[in-house]
Amino acid sequence: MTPNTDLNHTLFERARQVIPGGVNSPVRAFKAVGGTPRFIKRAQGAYFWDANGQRYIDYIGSWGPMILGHGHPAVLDAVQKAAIDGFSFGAPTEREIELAEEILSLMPSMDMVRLVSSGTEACMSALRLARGATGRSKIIKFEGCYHGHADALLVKAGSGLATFGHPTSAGVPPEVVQHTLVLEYNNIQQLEEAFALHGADLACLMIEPIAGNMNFVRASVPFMQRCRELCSQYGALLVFDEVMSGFRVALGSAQSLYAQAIPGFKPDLTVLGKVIGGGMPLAAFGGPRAIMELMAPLGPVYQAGTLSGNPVATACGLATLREIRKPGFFDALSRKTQSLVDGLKAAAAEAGVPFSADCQGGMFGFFLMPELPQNYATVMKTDNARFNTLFHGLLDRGVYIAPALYEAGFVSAAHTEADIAETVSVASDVFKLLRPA
Ligand code: KE4
Repeated sequence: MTPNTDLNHTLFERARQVIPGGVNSPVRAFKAVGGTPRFIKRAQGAYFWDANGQRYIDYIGSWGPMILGHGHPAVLDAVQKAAIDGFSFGAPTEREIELAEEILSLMPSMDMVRLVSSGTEACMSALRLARGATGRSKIIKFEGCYHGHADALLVKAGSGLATFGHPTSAGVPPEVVQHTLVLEYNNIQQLEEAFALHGADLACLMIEPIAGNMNFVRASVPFMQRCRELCSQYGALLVFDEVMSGFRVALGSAQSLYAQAIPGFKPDLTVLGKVIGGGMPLAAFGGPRAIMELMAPLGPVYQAGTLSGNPVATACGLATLREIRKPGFFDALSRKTQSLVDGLKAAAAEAGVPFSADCQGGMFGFFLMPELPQNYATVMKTDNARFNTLFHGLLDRGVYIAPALYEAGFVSAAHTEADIAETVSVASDVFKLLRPA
């Protein structure tokens, strides 16, 4: 196929004339991996097809939402019925209550929840709520964790210990990020020193409990226990950003896993997205009644949205949650994901390629290094060229993984054991291209 017969190339050239970078979200442009993004025409089950009609086994799942696979009949039916009744009213609906009740029935740390339209909006609102609830301005986040593109969260680590962050984006004034402290993930010593220095001024600590924006890095149980203890000791809120891990790694999300390891563990606020929208624009944040009732119109913390709790999006999300809570759903999904990870490890070992991988529920990650990294700096030691060889080797053979080495992968209920076996077989061929020089 040549550029002028490759319809993805033709579409990309056309897109770049009218949309910055030809995409509406930067990671889709393949800048990190090179090559031409695939323009997807349609999707079904575990697959999607590009502009040339090439089929791919989809391990992106829209970056997490498509846990059932594409076009699940119960979800399609719910969305079609909702659309016929009306797209948007700007007034409350019963289905928003049903979705809120469904979410709260699965999240014992939450008494109340507010629905919004994106993970960015939910993280931004949770941050404002934490500041409103504590009357404090300073926050802690961790290098390698992504919480959407609100100004205060587009921050990279300051120089040296416990110094405040610098913007990672043009257009973010330094004074906006002067309250944001960026620490190293899984670094207990840094955490304790930061609280000792700033604890009385901290509104919250925001964390991805399983960091899918570093591909797949777990917060260690001792580290998470110290986050909880120090937040409680100093009166800061522990905010779990479960936009990616929520209802993806377990029915009770990542917080249910930490509650198994740490008796009585609960975050103070939780941010959700992706799966709860089932592929439609929907996210949420929630927590204890005493904190959530600070939100307008009851309390002084303002937040609003024209399409918040959108009738079609809530139908999609509700149908999705009702499917994933069916008995055995997560057992089956976890087995498939584990089978994929085990197969990839065996194929890499066979080819003599340094490789490590981890998974939880329907989420997985892997690294072209022998040990699982524990923080962002280690993840970024990955040889980019080798990852790009792996990425394009898989893509050219019909397996679509995230186009960036710091992004997680996702298995859906629609992936079959045959899809997993095909993926491992393809990877086995591609690993041979990576054989140590
Ligand atoms: P959105 O605003 O993209 O809906 O959510 C922001 C967000 C917040 N928190 C976490 C843990 C997230 O992973 C995200 C968004 N994730 C990225 C993928 N790493 C979305 C893909 C993209 O940016 O195009």
